[in-house]
Amino acid sequence: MKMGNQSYFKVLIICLIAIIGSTHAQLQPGFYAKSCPKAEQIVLKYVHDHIPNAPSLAAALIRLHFHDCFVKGCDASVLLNSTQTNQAEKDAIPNLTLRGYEFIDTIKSLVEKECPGVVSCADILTLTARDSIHAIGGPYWKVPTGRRDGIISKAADTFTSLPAPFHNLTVLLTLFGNVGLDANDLVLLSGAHTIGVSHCSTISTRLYNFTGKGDQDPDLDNEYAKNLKTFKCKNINDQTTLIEMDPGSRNTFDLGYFKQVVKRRGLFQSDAALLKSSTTRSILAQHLQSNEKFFTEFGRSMEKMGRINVKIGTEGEIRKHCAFIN
Ligand code: HEM
Ligand SMILES: *[C@@H]1O[C@H](CO)[C@@H](O)[C@H](O)[C@H]1NC(C)=O
Ligand SMILES: *[C@@H]1O[C@H](CO)[C@@H](O)[C@H](O)[C@H]1NC(C)=O
Ligand SMILES: *[C@@H]1O[C@H](CO)[C@@H](O)[C@H](O)[C@H]1NC(C)=O
Ligand SMILES: CC(=O)N[C@H]1CO[C@H](CO)[C@@H](O)[C@@H]1O
Repeated sequence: MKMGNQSYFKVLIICLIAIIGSTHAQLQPGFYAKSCPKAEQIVLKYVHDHIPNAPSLAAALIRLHFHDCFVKGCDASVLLNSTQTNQAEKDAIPNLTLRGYEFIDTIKSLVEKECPGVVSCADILTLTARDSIHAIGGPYWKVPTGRRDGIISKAADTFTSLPAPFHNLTVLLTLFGNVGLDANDLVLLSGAHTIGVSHCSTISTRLYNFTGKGDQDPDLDNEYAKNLKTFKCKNINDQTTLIEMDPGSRNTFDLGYFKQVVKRRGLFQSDAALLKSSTTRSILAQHLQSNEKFFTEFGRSMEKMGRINVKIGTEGEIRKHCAFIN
């Protein structure tokens, strides 16, 4: 069938609208370049002014970003406070040990002062996590922006979406798979455990009562377990002592965690799980070869994680305060 000039014109217009529509409907570098040109700079400056004095916050912030993205997508749902009728993600058991909320709230208030109601908490959290890791000498990755904030946050969702320290490899791969991440991403992103701390209570059953018979997890290096029991986690009921996941370099983003894991010294069962298949073992071995390659690929996986089920266009909202929906 032959189309007249006018029909061609119509088709062209429709195509243009479709193209414009679709480019708006995805994350893009510098989404705020026109609407709030200083936004990314404000985040970066605050991070540079504060993270060097409090490097342990970098760990808290990247973990917050991870928890956000795995539950309902990267939409800052993790930042919402509970209300009288709703228990938010923040108040679920896995979140008891999350930190860094005030840091995000402060940056948000600075950005709001510059351009009220324009920049999402979801983007601020994503940018802050990236800049904080880079500020402690870790990798850098691209953060396209344009995420919008969710209006729903339910504690119960964390139990079905978030990996737990006692999960085995099958469950971990399923939970990562559910959000479009693969075995390679699982190994690489677990590499974030090269910084930060855990509570003794998170690993006390591995040390003291693995199968309910007063035993130790055989997957944990015996020498290391003895050391932890003698000097760190002295009894099964210790709720407060913190232990470094990469001893001696908790603020240095390096291959330390992978080295621990292959020595069977990863703190969680989910860390030990990475040794349970030839696929994940070979991914580990591969990344142990080069810090530079680890940084590049970690960044690639982070960028991927930052795209999980993002809300864009007219979905969600731009929150005024990260702890509350508008
Ligand atoms: C593979 C599944 C994962 C599990 C089961 C897991 C579990 C945990 C647990 C239980 C803690 C310590 C909580 C405590 O006792 O205080 C922790 C800490 C941490 N996780 Fe993960 N995690 C996983 C993946 C990730 C990912 C993907 C990232 C980031 C990309 C990450 C970053 C961190 C950091 C930085 C800390 C230390 C936090 C701090 O110092 O405050 N984790 N993780
Ligand atoms: C939100 O809840 C946290 C405790 O989870 C509390 O410390 C904080 O003050 C609350 N935020 C606001 C703005 O009320
Ligand atoms: C992993 O854990 C799940 C859930 O607890 C369980 O059903 C499954 O059998 C476990 N898989 C392996 C290989 O241990
Ligand atoms: C170890 O686990 C068993 C079975 O869950 C429990 O009955 C026992 O009280 C635990 N022991 C300690 C010291 O917590
Ligand atoms: C940091 C934070 O918000 N922690 C909360 C986790 O959940 C408990 C209740 O389960 C709250 O009391 C904490 O404030």
